[in-house]
Amino acid sequence: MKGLIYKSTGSWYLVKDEEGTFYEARLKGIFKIDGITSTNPIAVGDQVELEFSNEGETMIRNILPRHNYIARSSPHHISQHHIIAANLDQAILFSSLKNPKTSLGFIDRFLATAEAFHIPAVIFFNKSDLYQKKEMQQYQHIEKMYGSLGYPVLLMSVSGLSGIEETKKFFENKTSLISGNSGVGKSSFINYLAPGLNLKTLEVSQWSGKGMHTTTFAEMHDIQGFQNAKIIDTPGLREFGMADMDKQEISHYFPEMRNRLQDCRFNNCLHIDEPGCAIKDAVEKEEIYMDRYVSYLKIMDSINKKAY
Ligand SMILES: Nc1nc2c(ncn2[C@@H]2O[C@H](COP(=O)(O)OP(=O)(O)OP(=O)(O)O)[C@@H](O)[C@H]2O)c(=O)[nH]1
Ligand SMILES: [Mg+2]
Ligand SMILES: [Zn+2]
Repeated sequence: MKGLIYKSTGSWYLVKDEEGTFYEARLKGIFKIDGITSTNPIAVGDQVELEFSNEGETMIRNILPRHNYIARSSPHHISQHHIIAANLDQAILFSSLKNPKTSLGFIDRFLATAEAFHIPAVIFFNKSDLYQKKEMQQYQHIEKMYGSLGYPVLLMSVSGLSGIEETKKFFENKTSLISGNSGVGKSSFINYLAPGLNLKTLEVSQWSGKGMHTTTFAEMHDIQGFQNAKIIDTPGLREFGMADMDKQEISHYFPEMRNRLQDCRFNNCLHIDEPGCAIKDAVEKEEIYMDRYVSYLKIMDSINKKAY
């Protein structure tokens, strides 16, 4: 019988079979799908084959081919990657400009990763009720910047009940990953869309300025009231480490660089200090945002460090 992984704790998995029944299942024996590079062989969103033992246990005996997946570097083993989720239609980056502030570096590493895995990305900015003039100006800049690159950007306040209606059109007939820093309101947002779920969120009085990592495991939820909408809530991240990537490939994951690469003098240009670089040229002419170029350089620098 086939099943779909709704939750993975590392030791057991919540799986839904084709009839809609949920099981707690374990892996049968040891199996690895991509050698030793992944810290988790099976992730939320994976389709698997189930087997029922005589003792009444549910076992996962095989994983079916993935349409896609998205991974980041494992915080514990820098050379390994951690699969966040599989078989996605889109990745939603939940962010905020206050309590906590999501950095542009975080956003750009997330977006580049989504590009690398060919998963469409959307950016939601939450907690607009807390934004003052300064944050609103930042938001205008950010919206224009990412909008010009083709990423939808939305502003909302889950607790202030504003801007949320506009998000609803993103979810119909899709499996959506929601990722972002801890404390930006991911679980609060999903609770708003599907109040029956009652996901754990942080008490407002407990806010310490730092994310508290209230959600501890990625979990997929069927969102009632929508046509076939699945949303994956994930634990908040402090950093978004990019899965092992080559220096040469990073510029391909920046759409505004990707379409200029053929104009660089050298075809192995890394766009750092080479002469005749079309990317640096475009930054100087303000055709590429400086903020994005800075993120690019930081990613390149982090790859340097990994090599030594
Ligand atoms: N001011 C304000 N607070 C919000 C808003 N949305 C959520 N919060 C609060 O932010 C805090 C964190 O919300 P959570 O939903 O637990 O955040 P999360 O992103 O799921 O966090 P992790 O599970 O740790 O990754 C809670 O106290 C929420 O009540 C908002 O729009 N405005
Ligand atoms: Mg949460
Ligand atoms: Zn170049």
